[in-house]
Amino acid sequence: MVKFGIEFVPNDVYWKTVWYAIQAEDLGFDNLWITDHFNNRNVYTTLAVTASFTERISLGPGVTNPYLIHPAVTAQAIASLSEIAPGRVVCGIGAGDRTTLQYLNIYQKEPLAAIREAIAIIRALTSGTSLELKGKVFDLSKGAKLNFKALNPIPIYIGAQGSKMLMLAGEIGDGVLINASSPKDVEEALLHVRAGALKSGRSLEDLDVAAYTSFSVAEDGKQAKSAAIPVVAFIVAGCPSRVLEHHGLSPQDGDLIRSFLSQGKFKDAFSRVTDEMIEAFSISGTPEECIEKMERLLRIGVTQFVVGSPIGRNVRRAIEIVGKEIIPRFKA
Ligand code: F42
Repeated sequence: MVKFGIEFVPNDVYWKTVWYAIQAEDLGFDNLWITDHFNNRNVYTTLAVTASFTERISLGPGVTNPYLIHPAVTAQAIASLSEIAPGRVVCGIGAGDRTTLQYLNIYQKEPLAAIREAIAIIRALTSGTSLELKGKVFDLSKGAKLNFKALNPIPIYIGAQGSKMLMLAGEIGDGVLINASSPKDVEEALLHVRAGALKSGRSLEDLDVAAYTSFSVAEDGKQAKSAAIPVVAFIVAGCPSRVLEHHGLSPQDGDLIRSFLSQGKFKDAFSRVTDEMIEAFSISGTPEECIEKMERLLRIGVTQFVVGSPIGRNVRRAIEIVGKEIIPRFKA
């Protein structure tokens, strides 16, 4: 049965995330993903406190990266978390957000090797095994291990966008977090995930395929769509021209929005976001409009919907709508 995840960006005091998480758990969400950026609240502090206030929901970083946090430390953190939330911990990992890492002058060297090696390290260390590794990015000496192990095996999801990273997710991930909201983009991404799965003698059905969407719901569809505008503006600004053209959008419009955002002219940038952009890069509208798009995603192989930022103008109300009006339609 399809799962429902929810993403929280810990950019506010911890208790707000906990408050939303408790509500999401009560309303039937299965997974909670906390984003990881150095300039927000710490992901593991947020996860630890959230874990101690919830009982059933699975939770983990969505996603951490091997450049900011050494994979041995990620292994240590998620194994520790498994003692607070046995059987509930998952781990999302990806190459990391280039824009944020650039502030720290962190260069994402060989991302494919970095993710492959990081996952080998995390899997070995969380299971209590030692690992000696002379990789392209990481170098672990004989005897590198934790003094404890995770209480349960921890599923690892790869957050991926590029074709090669999507293939790697298919090859070695327990799941993939596809940062896309439109059936067109997810369908294309799945071609690569499927090819990667075949490479390791598996099939797409062996993975939890999550559409990590930009989501906004409200009874008033117009209000829901307008709440999605800031998030969509940033997505459009970060999109390669190829992706904009793929959706029939003009790369020049993307350039303009990027230029306004980089000058801090947010009002100008947001005013250039069109309905077509909102349609291409988010699931937003009334509950029925959202359900229609989610049904299309389900048909092409998505097994987890991640309800991501902004969720809605009124987050509390939007979680309630998803829990009471959308989840039951898929879980019936
Ligand atoms: N990033 C964050 O920092 N924090 C988050 O909380 C977060 C959440 C998140 C959730 C879902 C999701 O899908 C992504 C998320 N991200 C988050 C973003 C993520 O970290 C990545 O920035 C995003 O997925 C884009 O990366 P990518 O998967 O497209 O991979 C990049 C590196 C890429 O360019 N990939 C290419 C590809 O085709 O996949 C391959 C690049 C390549 O081939 N590199 C060569 C190699 O060998 O690795 C050589 C490069 C060199 O070093 O010269």
